[in-house]
Amino acid sequence: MMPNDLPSGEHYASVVAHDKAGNKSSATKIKVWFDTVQDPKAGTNRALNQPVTVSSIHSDSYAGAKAVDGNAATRWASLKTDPTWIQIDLGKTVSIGRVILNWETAYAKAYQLQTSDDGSTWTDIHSTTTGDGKIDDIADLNGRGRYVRMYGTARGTGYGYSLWEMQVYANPQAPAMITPGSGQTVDSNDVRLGWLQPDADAVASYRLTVDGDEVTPGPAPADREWTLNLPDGEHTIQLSAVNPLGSASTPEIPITVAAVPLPPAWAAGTEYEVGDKVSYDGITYECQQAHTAQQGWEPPNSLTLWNRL
Ligand SMILES: [Ca+2]
Repeated sequence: MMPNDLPSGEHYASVVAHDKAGNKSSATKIKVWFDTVQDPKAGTNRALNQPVTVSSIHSDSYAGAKAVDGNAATRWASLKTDPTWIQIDLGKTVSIGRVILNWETAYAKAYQLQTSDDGSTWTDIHSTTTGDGKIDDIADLNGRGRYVRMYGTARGTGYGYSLWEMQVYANPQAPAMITPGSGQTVDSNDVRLGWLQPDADAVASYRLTVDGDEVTPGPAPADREWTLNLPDGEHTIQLSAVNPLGSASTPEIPITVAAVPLPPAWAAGTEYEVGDKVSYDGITYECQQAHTAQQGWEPPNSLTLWNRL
């Protein structure tokens, strides 16, 4: 018997000894618990210890909070009514990529997973009429909301509905690129990317592509900047956040940059002719009047001398 074959919760095992003559001992019955082992790649369970509301409880021992207490030996159980629901307040609106339902014997045969921003208007993100209990691991969700609800419409047994645990995992949103701006001309040897990341704790890795080719190794989950060295010319750069299950966020709108070597950096004491170009803080300026550069005349402070391109 392998524990992996059994759902989390209470089980009984019995041991009987046989002697060589075929005599059997009496059975020794032992009670064992199996807990759901947290998948280290699953990320943060957003439902853990969050506020729960349920349509009914079987008794005080089976409160809704028992389904999100992280303990696979405690459970919520409902009355024998349809429909029955359990909703979890995640505390803030997040994108929802995966829900795991760990059913006790009393499972739902037909139910919907729903999300809501206000706890009153609900959107279906998953529906089944063929549930068979045990563990329902629904990993291909594309939902968003502050509240998540299991709305059961048909029971699989003569009992009510009962969950050992209900877990909710987020998907990261797309990164928001700050720099460079699309269409910007940048130094091809030093293309510096900078971005913000909503739902940062749902990011397992980033997928960064240049002209469709993935950059490896790419940024780490904690990174918010990255430097590329690109050939001169126009390039399309795209960045998306990847969740622990390998699903990428909706890709960031691609940015197109014209990567060219920047002109020499501005330097005090240098003579510049009209039309000469200099680089200052990564921006290109064109000389408007022939002069010898001095501190205080550096771009962009001196508009009569330097025109920003
Ligand atoms: Ca529990």
